[in-house]
Amino acid sequence: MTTAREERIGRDAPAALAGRFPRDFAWGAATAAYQVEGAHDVDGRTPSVWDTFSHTPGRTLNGETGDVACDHYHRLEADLDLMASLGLRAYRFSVSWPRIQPGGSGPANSAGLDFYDRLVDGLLARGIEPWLTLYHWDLPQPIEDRGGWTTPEVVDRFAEYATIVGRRLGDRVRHWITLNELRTYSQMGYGTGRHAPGRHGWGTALAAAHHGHLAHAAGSRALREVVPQARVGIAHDINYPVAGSDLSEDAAALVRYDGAMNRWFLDPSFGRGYPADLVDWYHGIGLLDGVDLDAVADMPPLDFLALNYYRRERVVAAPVEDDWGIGASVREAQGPRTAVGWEIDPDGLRATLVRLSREYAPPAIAISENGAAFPDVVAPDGTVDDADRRDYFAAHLAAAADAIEQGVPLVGYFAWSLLDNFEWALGYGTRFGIVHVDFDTQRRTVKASGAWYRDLIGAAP
Ligand code: IFM
Repeated sequence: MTTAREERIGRDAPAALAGRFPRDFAWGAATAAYQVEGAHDVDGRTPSVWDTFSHTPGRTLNGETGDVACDHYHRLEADLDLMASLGLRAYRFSVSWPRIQPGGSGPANSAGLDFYDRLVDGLLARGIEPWLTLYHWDLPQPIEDRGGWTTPEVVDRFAEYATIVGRRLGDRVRHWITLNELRTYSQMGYGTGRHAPGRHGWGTALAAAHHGHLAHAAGSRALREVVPQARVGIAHDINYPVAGSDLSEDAAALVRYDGAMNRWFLDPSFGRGYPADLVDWYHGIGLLDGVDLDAVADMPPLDFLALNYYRRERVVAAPVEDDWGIGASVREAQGPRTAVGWEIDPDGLRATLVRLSREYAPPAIAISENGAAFPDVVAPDGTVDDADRRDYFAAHLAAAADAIEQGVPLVGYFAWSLLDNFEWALGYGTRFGIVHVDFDTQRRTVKASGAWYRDLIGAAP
């Protein structure tokens, strides 16, 4: 007997599934600079917070670093050919800020810009549209040394950096994402300390998030100044939180959790300021003193919202002293989960897209990340039959198609990730790629999920 899940995947075999998406849909895959580039000290690049953090004992699994990663910096042409062989129509990458401004401010390092010039030209020559992320967590260390995201200085620095990159690449890059996952890097980098730069304290995390909002605004304006035709968005990680039980305290925890994790980031991005219920909560626990909350009211409009979606989250009430200060935590997954314990919920993607569309009405939405880590097994013949990852993509794309049919203006989908790569504090053992990377030899092997995705794109209108 086939399960409902198998039936769903069967129904959505490549041609049928691809036919549910619009003609000009951006079929893509994504990476981020520090996770793939390597070449950490080449052509003038200096350390970012992630170089410093990963080189500090005990911070990452097995002390792994992004020094070499996928060595993408040196293997650019071959990786571009790989993307073309997968039929990608779009590629989302991030620019490494410390390659562009090694000191964190001032004039551009032309060798760093040259790399992205070659990348963009190489994409366009292969008919692949570049989607550029300005910031995916690799803050130049000199900026962090002066306070990093917790200080207003970073806002001006980011606008300056956006101007430099815009001037150099704006004639060829149309889609720009300012920040990747402001929630994750402010909360984990400055709150729980599990990510770089490893700082602690919920007030610190809120300050980092605040300057992130302001940097997004300043960076968007700076970019539009030098690239008037730019389409500018921000990538937020919005998952699908549900109450962990029928208890009223869990329902209340869910509202706070959604406020702290999602609305605290979405509302300002859409010019609504911070959500009042959370402002009250944070004031009640002695946070936000001295923060000019009104400063986030003046936000430039988004051309598109970029959504990173991965999982369902079962939220329950918790002691306020726990990590986030909001009296809520996420229970262990109860259904199917990935190698990192994330609960798989494709319909949560549909529900999230519909929610974002109805509550915020962005002109367009792109799924800028979606994917799963599984314990891949390399067969003796070198192949990787990652059926679980293929099923994950198939089910989530079917859910995305359902959302389009419900009126969501979805314009693109970027599989996370093109390559197995440096998964931050989890190092290299956690693999998200549609292409397997042997980190000893740097050999790339397209996994079954990658072949499936290639067939899907090939069948797309
Ligand atoms: O690898 C990360 C990425 O850098 C940001 N979004 C989530 C991915 C998987 O954890």
